[in-house]
Amino acid sequence: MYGGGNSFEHLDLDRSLENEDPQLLAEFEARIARGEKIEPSDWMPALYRKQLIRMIEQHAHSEIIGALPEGTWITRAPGFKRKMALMAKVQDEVGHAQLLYAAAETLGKPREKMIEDLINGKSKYSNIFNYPAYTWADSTVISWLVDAGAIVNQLANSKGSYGPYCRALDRICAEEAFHLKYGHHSVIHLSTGSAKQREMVQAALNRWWTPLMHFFGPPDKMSTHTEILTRWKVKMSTNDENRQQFLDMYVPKIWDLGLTIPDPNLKKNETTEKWEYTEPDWEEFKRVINGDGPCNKERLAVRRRAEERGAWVRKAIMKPVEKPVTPLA
Ligand code: FAQ
Repeated sequence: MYGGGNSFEHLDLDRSLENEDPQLLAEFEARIARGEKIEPSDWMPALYRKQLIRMIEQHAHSEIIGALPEGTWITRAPGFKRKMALMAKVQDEVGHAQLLYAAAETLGKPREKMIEDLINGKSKYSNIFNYPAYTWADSTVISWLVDAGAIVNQLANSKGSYGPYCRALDRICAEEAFHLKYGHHSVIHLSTGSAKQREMVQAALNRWWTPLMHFFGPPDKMSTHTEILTRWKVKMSTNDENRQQFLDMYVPKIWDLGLTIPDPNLKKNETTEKWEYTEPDWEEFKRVINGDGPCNKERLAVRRRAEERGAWVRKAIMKPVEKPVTPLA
């Protein structure tokens, strides 16, 4: 059972792999064990392809939807420098989606189909972008801590087995490192500012803490895909390992700023060296990732409108030239 409620499906690996040629499968797994990269034209089990498409596609969607909560703060960012920095960050996130859609396309799913599945609500994207950014402080907490969480996951996975995804992640991580610095700087500014600014940033942290704990995915014992994805080195660390690493790296930094974390049970167990925390509400997580979070409808409506508005551009670009223009003599 999942957090006292319904569970995610169990992936039956024996059944999923029963149609694969055992020799090809063994060779493929040996290559992965040797740390070789798998490239698009190489043989791969159907499940590897399917899992990669699912994960990279969800990641790409998360980047374009992820641009929305912060994007709404560009016009209201305090001061010209912050406006420029936030605008560059949001552009980067959209660029990450481009890289990731291109990586997923190498596995055979057309980009148009991926976008269609996103706007029809068939594909998932990160839980965290379905929450509202009410204040400027929300935007800074996203830039710092959501980017921090994303880096923990993506830096590990950039050492994974699928070449095009790893190369996209290398580039993405380099840019995310700037976002993290920008976000940290903005949060430092607020938390060392006036009483009102400290209050704002604390309130934002309180709002984002549960979604952040959810961000790394369900606990390992409940995860559907971790077993096969770690075996095939697509995921280089598990959901729980990433959550622990995030807590290790960022809880001390949050406390250093004089901010509190809205979990009275959060502490590091010195014997196990693991963080203990109140289990976040996993039923809320399930609702949010399945379309029933505070902003899911709004986020998808924005993407849908963007698709409709851009249709004429795509049509114009794709239209075959009827009569070639004669170059001037
Ligand atoms: N949100 O079996 P697992 C960013 C779903 S990028 C929504 O553990 P898996 C940059 C999962 O899909 C953020 N759904 O799944 C930025 C599965 O459902 P399915 C995105 C989630 O794949 C910053 C089910 O639960 N990063 O933030 C989530 O082994 C600031 C069972 O879960 C990536 O996508 C979730 N958080 O592990 C942009 C990184 N967690 O498909 C703008 C790549 C789980 O069976 C501003 N992805 N689910 O229907 C991954 O590393 C993995 O896919 C995980 C999930 C770790 C997200």
